[in-house]
Amino acid sequence: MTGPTAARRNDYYRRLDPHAMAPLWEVLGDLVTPSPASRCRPACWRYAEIRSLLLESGDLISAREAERRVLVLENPGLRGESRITTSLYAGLQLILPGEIAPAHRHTQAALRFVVEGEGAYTAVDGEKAVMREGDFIITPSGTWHDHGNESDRPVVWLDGLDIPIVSLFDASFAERHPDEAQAHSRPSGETVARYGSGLLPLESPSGRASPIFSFPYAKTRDALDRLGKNGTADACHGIRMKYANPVDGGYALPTIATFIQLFPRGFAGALHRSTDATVFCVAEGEGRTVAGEETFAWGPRDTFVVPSWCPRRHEVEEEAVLFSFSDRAVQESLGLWREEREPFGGTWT
Ligand code: GTQ
Repeated sequence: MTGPTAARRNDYYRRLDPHAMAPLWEVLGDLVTPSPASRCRPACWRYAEIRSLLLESGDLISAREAERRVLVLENPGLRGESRITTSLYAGLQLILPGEIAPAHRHTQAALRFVVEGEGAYTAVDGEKAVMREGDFIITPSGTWHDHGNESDRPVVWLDGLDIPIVSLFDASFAERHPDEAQAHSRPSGETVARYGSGLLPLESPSGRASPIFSFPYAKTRDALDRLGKNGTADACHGIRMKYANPVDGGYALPTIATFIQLFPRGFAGALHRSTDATVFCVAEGEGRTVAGEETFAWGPRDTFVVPSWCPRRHEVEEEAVLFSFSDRAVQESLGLWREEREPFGGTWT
């Protein structure tokens, strides 16, 4: 707009400014959009293209000095903000043989999906979980955790954290443990015996997160295999399961929903969109995902992200398995989460 009215308005805006006030009508359309208008872009990180760069970090800095030796996966639409989506952080963490990533804790919750190697561990509140390819491990808000590599090969995993969510609320607290590695005070497997054997103690654990913090791939894969054989794949998602808190059946973490899905041979999924921008990491197999205008051809260990409300569909020739995570847990608990399947209707359902 130009002319006398614009000039009068601009003058008025200048006089509002020192009072730390601004006119809503200039920004309302950007604040309250008819449907999600994200800066998050579809993006894919092909492991074969980035692996050598990640390993190079091993020559430049130790796990001890770095505290966590991680390359952050920055969404191309959110560069410099350490986010893979508007609400979530992701990175690839490298730990070399014999190294320890020192014990600390923070209010941010974390998940790990093991991408390469075996024989590393994450210790959570004194109990060690071994890390093999495809294993999924959580370190809930406030739990002490350190990582170590007891093998003779590098180990790499995908980290997912709710850092942007905790930042939104300005609720970050963190501290280093006095010891580099916390005492491993509980025998491995104790938590599975207590919470993951179809039994539960009569008194529930106090936290919101799953007390089971390790979900080994061998067990997950076996379940998918059995479910894949009865032919009940969803038209959009194949056979998609959530990692669950055995105490309440909710998501394993209160802020991050995590999933595993199997596409049977020849699966060609229908289009779907949902308000939770989703990070996928390939556990097994090869395929393609169409995400809006982009098509990603993916293979084992690749990571890709599909933004909120961006139409997506998956297809494979041979069987494939994808791990994924999103903020759906938060959106559902706030009554915000929506999804739509092809054919897409309108913006308001
Ligand atoms: O392993 O505790 O990728 O604190 C970022 C922050 C990993 C971790 C990350 C962290 C960690």
